[in-house]
Amino acid sequence: MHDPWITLGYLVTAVMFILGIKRLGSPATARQGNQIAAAGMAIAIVVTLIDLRGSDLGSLAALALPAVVIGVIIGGVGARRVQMTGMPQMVALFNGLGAGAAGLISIGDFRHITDAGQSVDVIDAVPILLSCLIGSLSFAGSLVAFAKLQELIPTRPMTYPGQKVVNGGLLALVLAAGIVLTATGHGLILLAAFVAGALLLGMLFVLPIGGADMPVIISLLNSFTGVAAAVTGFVLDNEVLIVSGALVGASGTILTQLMSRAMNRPLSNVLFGAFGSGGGAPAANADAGRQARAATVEDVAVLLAYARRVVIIPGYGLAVARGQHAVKELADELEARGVEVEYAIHPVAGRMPGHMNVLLAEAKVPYPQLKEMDEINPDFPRTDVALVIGANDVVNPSARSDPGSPIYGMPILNADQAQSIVVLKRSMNTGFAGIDNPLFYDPKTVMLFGDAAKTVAALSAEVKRVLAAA
Ligand code: TAP
Repeated sequence: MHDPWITLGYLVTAVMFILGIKRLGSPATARQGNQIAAAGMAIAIVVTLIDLRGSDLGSLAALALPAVVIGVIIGGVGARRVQMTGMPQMVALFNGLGAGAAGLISIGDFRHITDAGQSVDVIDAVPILLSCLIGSLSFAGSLVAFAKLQELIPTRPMTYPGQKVVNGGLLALVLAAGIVLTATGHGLILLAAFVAGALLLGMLFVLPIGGADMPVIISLLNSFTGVAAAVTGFVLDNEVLIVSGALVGASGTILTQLMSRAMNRPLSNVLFGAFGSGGGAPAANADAGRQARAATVEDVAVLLAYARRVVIIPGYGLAVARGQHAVKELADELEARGVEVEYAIHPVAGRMPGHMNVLLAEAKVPYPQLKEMDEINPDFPRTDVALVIGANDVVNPSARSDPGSPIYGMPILNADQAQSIVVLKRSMNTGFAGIDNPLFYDPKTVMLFGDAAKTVAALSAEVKRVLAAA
């Protein structure tokens, strides 16, 4: 049992974590939520150190402080330098390290008991082995996810015949080793094999999943890491680790479900479906007797300058082009002339949850102008121009009308219901789902080809010129 003051300290920390997560729910309060949670973590560290006052604090500090300093420098510099498009791999790396730490603590605990000549009893063995298993799996899986997103290894789904049988067989072997370890309570070599098997399983689990599905997998692995941390909390008898691990586990699971639902794909399809070409290639059935209409910057500038209401639909291509600041400038230009401008945000636009919100917030787009899909969809029929910038799948009407389409049933932004549609992208190539988009051939649609950032900047200048001449 802890001293009541220590328990109270942990309780305060847990409440701060919960408040922090609650505040992360809205971009308006997210920064504050982060600060509250970070302060909670600082309190947790101090309380833990106070709790250890009976032990040899000097040698603990000698070990822990250099690690903390190195970690703070690498984490701080990395977080400051990372590009918006590199955020998913950064999260994968952080997540993997957390999972690895949980696993290492449990391996250390097992060794500690067996080195003292004792056997690990069942009550201790179960959390220790669970933490080793889930922590190692999540560590290795997160590193593979990182390598895919960083394009250190091919991002396409890597599959081979009999893959599920191999994975199932390996899982059975790892579980059998776990049962033997629980029953005997010792055996460092078997523990090493158990951990190696779990690491291999983590790698094999993530390799067959396409690069663009990685955010869903990272979120799932994040929930695994939370569970590993919570179980490690039982190993260490540390309440705050149990609570924070459970919070991470639960929030990761909820986010995974939300993303799968927003793509209308069961999680099993994400995990085992090897879905998505990653885009970038022409669609198989493109140009089947249809012609897309190309427009010039001048045509589109006139359309925008004389519109009453424009809805901007950002997608992955805007993030790649880093065109968010140019978009804000164009919107400012239009608003100054009395055009109503709003942004339609699809829950899985881009490649990670909240991608578009963060991107536009970086360009200081006022938060009330960002409208979620359900809120803005009824307003498309009274929209003069839907300006689709680097988005593709999230405005594909096949999701509503073509039962044979792989994205059939995925909720989309109803851009096709606007009075006119302008699509900014570089070519007729597909998006992540690798399928053609009938919106591009709609008689109300014009295509403006080019890099999103450059095209939007040219549009801004042209709108200014058109309106000055008017
Ligand atoms: P996509 O459907 O991937 O389309 C992006 C488009 O941007 C491409 O068609 C590409 O066309 C264009 N593009 C690329 N670079 C560009 C540049 N520099 N300038 C202008 N255009 C550029 O993106 P989306 O509509 O945002 O949909 C997201 C997709 O990702 C969905 O299928 C979703 O299910 C999937 N996904 C999302 C998430 C999350 S959580 N966001 C997670 C997993 C999967 P060109 O090559 O012709 O330029």
